[in-house]
Amino acid sequence: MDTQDRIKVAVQKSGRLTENSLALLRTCGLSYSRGTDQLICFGENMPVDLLLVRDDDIPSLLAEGVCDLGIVGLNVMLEKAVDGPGLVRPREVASLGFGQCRLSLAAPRDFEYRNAADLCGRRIATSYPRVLGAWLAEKGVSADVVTLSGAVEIAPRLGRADVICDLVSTGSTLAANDLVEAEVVMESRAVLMAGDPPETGARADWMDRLISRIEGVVRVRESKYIMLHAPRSQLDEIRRLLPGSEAPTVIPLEGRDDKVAVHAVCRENVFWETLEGLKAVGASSVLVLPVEKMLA
Ligand code: PRT
Ligand code: ZN
Repeated sequence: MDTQDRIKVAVQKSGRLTENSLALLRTCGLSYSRGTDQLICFGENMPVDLLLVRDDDIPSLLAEGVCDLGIVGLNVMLEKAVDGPGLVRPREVASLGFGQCRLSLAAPRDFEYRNAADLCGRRIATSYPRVLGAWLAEKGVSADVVTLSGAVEIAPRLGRADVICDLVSTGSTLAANDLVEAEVVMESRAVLMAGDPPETGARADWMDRLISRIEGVVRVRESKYIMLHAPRSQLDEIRRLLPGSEAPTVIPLEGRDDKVAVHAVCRENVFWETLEGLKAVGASSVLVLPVEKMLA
């Protein structure tokens, strides 16, 4: 394959999503060397190259067809989406299980926020004017949106805004700035976005392979393999308690008519509460194991 035929994946160069994005691609079997300019990583064992860019540029790189896939926060994807003649409309292929956060309105302690109507005529500082603008329009609220590229949380203290709308994960930045989260505007997470619809030929095949490997890795992360012994009479209840498992395997136990072994892949994490619930209906010898690879 020559360079034009290689699949290009845009990844954040340096930021919160970088480490998880690169680790995800490595888990999919991609090994790469970092180019001297540090902007492109050439895949060594697949025709896949990584473009290391600012996350804000990923939506337009996809729309312009410069890259085929991109890993980016849904918040950035919505805020920076570009549309127009000759541009591709990227589609979400998978939610990747990292980069979770929310875009929230937050106000100083003495601002008594009850609902969106309290924002009428107020100044709201944000780096997400588009997402916020759409939300305000939906609520029928007319407010003054002040666009800032960073340090949004100090805008109220500087007298530049009455409230802010910014990303929150733990909430400690808001607390440190004496701001109280008022309302969630959108929930966000890292997503895999794809540009052009797949063509045919080797390139399309590799694209499909890479996407299905990424989907497999994401699915497997939350999945667990669970083994237990159960009273035969409680099988229905045990099936109901196993999170996200389709058809558990039921195996007879040598010399026991009343008990069986149950093996199941649970496609959701198995928490202590689930194990306690299983024990309460008579399960014993419960083992929960990680799943390494899964191909549906
Ligand atoms: O240089 P480049 O433009 O590529 O990076 P960037 O500075 O624009 O983005 P970066 O690396 O900060 O974040 C990349 C993506 O990570 C975001 O677009 C989100 O999708 C996701 N993400 C997840 C977050 C957070 N959590 C997050 N907490 N992005 C930013 N924050 C910031 C937030 O803006 C606030 O300043 O962290 C602070 C709040 O965090 P808590 O934990 O105190 O609530
Ligand atoms: Zn950015």
